[in-house]
Amino acid sequence: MESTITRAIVTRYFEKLQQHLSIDVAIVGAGPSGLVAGHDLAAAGLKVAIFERKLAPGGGIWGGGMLFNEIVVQEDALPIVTDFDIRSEPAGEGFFTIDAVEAAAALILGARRAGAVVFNAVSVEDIVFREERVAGVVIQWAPVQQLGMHVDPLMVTSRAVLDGTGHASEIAQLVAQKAGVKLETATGAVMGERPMWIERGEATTVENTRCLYPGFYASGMAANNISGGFRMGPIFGGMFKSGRKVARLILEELDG
Ligand code: 48H
Repeated sequence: MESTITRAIVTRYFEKLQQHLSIDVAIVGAGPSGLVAGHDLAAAGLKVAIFERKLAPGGGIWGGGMLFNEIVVQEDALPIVTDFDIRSEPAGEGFFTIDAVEAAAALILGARRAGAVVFNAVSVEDIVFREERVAGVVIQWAPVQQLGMHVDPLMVTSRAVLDGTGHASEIAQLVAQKAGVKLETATGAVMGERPMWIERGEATTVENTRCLYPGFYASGMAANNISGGFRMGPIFGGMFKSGRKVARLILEELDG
């Protein structure tokens, strides 16, 4: 019995991993924007893997604002909220509240059920770079990275890579610094986050969601920070809309 259970887990896990060593889209970070993008891309029939460093996907949703586990969305993001079967309550002036735990759980389940596979506790530590194009991700167990163990990583190739790593914009930093190329930003580099200005931050999160280099896209807080946008606090409509926008852009490129 003991070996049957072990064999079942090992067999299924490695089947899943083996089926995702060469994929259409590698998404780094299972925050709200990465999960919405993963859902939309997988629902459109693409082979999608989401690599998440933490044990629990969901990114910054769980803690709401300052650990008060409610998030806010604005009316124009409600169609996405409804797509994931998330319940919301009006909060006045076109804003709605959502239980943060329900939002995180529904986004994770929605992305998974649409066909996106989540590899949790896996960190992306580098990119694959070929023929002037971002061509995949270099992965490592997050605990191995955190312990500073000297262990070589493994590689997953993809037709597109999405940086959904939030504030740190980790993958864009690698593209700009390690590959030494110019990104599609005003300076060609990662410009960095500006202070709080909710309306501007929400708008620029969506505007700044784009292809930044051949094969390389960013969504959510990463997209906004890469292009020097303002932050917006615990309002998530911009993150949801950014995830949906980047999925459309990637689909246009890969299907076209
Ligand atoms: C694997 C990684 C790596 C890596 C990071 O921060 P997130 O929730 O992402 P977004 O952009 O979808 O949402 C941002 C939102 O949560 C937020 O922070 C807001 C609205 N802030 C406003 C404000 O004013 O502060 O999730 C990113 C995920 C996390 O789960 C990380 O663990 C993960 O990416 N991650 N996973 N490899 N190299 N880097």
